[in-house]
Amino acid sequence: IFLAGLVCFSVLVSCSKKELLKGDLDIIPLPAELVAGDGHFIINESTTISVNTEEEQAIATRFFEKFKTATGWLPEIGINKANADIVFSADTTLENEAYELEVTPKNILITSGSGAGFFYAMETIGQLLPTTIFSKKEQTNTIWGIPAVRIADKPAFGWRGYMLDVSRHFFTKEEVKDAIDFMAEVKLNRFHWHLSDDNGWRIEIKKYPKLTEVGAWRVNHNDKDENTSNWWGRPTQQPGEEATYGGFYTQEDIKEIVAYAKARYVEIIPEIDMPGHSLAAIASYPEISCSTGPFYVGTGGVVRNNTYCPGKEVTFEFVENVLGEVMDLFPFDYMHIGGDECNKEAWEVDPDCQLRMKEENLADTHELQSYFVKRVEKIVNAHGKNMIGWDEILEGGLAPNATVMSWRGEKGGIAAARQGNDVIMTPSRYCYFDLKQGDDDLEPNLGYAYSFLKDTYNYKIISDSLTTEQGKHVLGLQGNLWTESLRNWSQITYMTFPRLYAVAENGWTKQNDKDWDGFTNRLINQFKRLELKGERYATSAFNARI
Ligand code: TNX
Repeated sequence: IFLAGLVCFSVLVSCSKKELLKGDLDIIPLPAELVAGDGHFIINESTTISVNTEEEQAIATRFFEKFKTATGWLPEIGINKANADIVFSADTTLENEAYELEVTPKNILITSGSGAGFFYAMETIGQLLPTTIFSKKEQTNTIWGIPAVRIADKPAFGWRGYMLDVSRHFFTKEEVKDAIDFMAEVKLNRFHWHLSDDNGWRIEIKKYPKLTEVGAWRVNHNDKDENTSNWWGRPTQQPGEEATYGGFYTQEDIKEIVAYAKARYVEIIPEIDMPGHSLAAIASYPEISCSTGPFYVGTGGVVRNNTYCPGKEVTFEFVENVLGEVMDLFPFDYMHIGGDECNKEAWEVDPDCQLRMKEENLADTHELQSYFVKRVEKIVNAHGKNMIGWDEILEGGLAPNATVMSWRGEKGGIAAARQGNDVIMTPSRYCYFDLKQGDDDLEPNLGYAYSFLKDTYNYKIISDSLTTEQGKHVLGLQGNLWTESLRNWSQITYMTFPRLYAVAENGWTKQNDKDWDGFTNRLINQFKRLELKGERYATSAFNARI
């Protein structure tokens, strides 16, 4: 009995004994400077935090609220709190987004000159903590240790983006917020929201209600498409989908998401794709097309007559009104107008287009597209915004102030930078998350070509062929996820991870400090966090033989 009692007692003691768990220095993206110290700082419910402003208070509060499920507590956070353990200190000499972090066994000092910098310092702390801080269950037995370290950090590029196509498949408000969260955790700061395409219009426009009454819904009878599958041979409407498929965001939803992103230092760039990729728009308002229709919201990918008509004034009136509402909803300085893959067959025969070309002295339909894009740029600039377009907007003459997103390789970006225009690099071979990341036998049947993690990681954002001056026009890079064959969120995260981490480190870390082996080691903790969060990811990325 005595022995049994002893066993029971020791079991009880070991059960109630809290275990010290210490995180490590495996941070993604790799900080600019990092020096390890001795010991660790323990964070618990009696830790106190001093901030300078309400903005910083919101950053700290949100950080601890996120981890409350695992910790079970919230610390005390106050403005100018005396004798605090964690102190936010303002230093306006630091660049935007830069921060310094000093962790000792006694306290933590965070220095920055910007909200983004303080936010990123906290995200770094999130990765210095034991990964179980991301657990969805309370970790009552854990003592949370943060390793002592000195970090001085700032990004290499100002534009570190992720694009999500919500037209080919619709993703809910909560899913979009999840994307903003996983971006912010690795210091990505630009969310490019592809809100319209042939297969669905996804944003409420008050002046044109049919865009969402008609354009947000597709009916699955493939016979209505000129061609039922896209160029890599798959329909967008996936087997087993609802006969009528779709969805859209109200303007209230958009405002909510913009505010959510702002609090995480993510700016949103809306894209309304035009003049091509516009079947959903012209199915709603055929008068802006070159024929009378009827058009149907696409269930496939390639439809030849899917364009706005640049010969008609009503088209420009529509563009001005629609973009006006869109730009009023999104506070960031940029509006993306697409401009990619515009099929010009209808323009070749349309009398209004022919007349326009004659009047404007345009040699061919490439110049007509350029005419269209330049007029749209004036509308965008008049609203005080910069216009972005895919690299096709170079054809027929680039609009004077346009920023070019280079996707068909690097050529378009290089040409635009040489002309003195800003560019964002998203070459498909390195930056397209809808491509497969591993060998066929390791992949679910989702992607079509290949874009391997190592290539994404090693991709050189500023081409050697640019001079230093020209290179300054390269604002950064972006990972793009097109969703023709992705219909649920676990497929989205599978295609996104781990390549998102390669984009994040490529955009943040100085190019000479990038280190593939170090990166793959640091990924192990990221995978643990994803597992704890319940987000699916691809391990095939590591096994690529091709
Ligand atoms: C080309 S990238 C497109 C998209 C497709 C993608 C598929 C670009 C500007 N246009 O419409 O979804 O290929 O990878």
